[in-house]
Amino acid sequence: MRIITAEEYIAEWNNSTSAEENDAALDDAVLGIIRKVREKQDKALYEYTKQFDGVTLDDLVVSEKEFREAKQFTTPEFLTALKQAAKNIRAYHNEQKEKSWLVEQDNGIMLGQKITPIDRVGVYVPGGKAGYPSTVLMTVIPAQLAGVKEIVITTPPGKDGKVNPYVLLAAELLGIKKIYKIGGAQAIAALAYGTETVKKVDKIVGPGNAYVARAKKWVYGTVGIDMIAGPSEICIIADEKANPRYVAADLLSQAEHDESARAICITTSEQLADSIQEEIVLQTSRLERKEIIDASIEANGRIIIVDSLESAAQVANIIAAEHLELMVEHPTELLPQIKHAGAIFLGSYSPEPLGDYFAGPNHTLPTSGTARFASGLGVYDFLKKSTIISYPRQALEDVSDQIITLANVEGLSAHANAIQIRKDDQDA
Ligand code: HSO
Ligand code: ZN
Repeated sequence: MRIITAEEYIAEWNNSTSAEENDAALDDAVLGIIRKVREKQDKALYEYTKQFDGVTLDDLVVSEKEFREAKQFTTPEFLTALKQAAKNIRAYHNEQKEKSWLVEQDNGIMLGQKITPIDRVGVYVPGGKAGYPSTVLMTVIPAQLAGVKEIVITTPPGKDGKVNPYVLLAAELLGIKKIYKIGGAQAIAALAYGTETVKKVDKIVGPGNAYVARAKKWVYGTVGIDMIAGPSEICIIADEKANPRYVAADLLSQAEHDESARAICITTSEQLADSIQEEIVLQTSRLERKEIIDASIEANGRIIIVDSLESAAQVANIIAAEHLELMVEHPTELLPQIKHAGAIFLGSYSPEPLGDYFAGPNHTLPTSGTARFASGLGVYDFLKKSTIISYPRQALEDVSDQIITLANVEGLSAHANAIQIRKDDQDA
């Protein structure tokens, strides 16, 4: 893991335009898939599943039998942990609920906001090794708390035509019955436009690979999306008191997600930097996903040396990481200086996997610096607001002239007329 200065890192950061951002080949492929799904519907879905997932399916929907078969993978430990995680996630997200409101003024004017859940939501759950039951909990629970009535999941099948049994178990725990065996851009197109089998949804959420992310970008506008997820990231601010074994372990926990994951430590201590470097090598050698970790650490792993915690916070704000750990002696004192991060973890005993699985906050978080303007998935992503306006006759009369003035300035005489016609009635 390379040790560099803040200046070097910022220069590197400024030069790094995302390759995917300008990937015309990816766009062509994704747009081609979307077009074909719109034209040939289910037929296209079967064809793409054969081409990309290597399996010929009889049905695009997970059957009752498959739900039953998934049960053989249950252990009491898994079920207990899954239920407790679900409970914590529900309790946390319950605090995010928003209320409708209506305020009445003395003159009888009423203004308000009515909150309504989205009708239909489609959740994309990645497949294969990245088929995580935790992602089912993190996406479905906030949607349910928002009051979404119809939630469906789509996830790619394996070569045996089956989907990840743990994903099924998590879905079943939450009462989700409709699971499509469709992955990639074709799944996103099907959810956005509908096919014979797939009923179209209003919003698509959930993580996915580059094809899924790009397809979500293209269908945005036809449907809502949560965010465009990039590779996972962790940034750790560590002072000289931090435990290098913990820092290294947490960096690696995120590096194992993906070859293009980004694991960065910002520290005030050169000595700690050296120890972290040693620990990274030592711990990686014992980990199962060693190859992925080596690739991601080589490409994007950095230890940045800074002269103060204040500078550390500044660099962290530029990175605006998906996850930020403050492994410093007084994390709550540093917290006010942090402006941009998807999730913030305080102290040595709040490691990122605690948040990934269990504590309660969401693990679907803004990546690639988008924490500058975006937040993690929450109940609010499944709610929309209708504004409410109610004026009694006299209240409108009192402000008629002002509205007419504004309408005339815009040259919109029909607007002015809608006010004037009422005013005339009043004057008569
Ligand atoms: N850290 C991932 C979420 C996850 N981790 C799921 C384990 N399972 C989000 O960046
Ligand atoms: Zn993770």
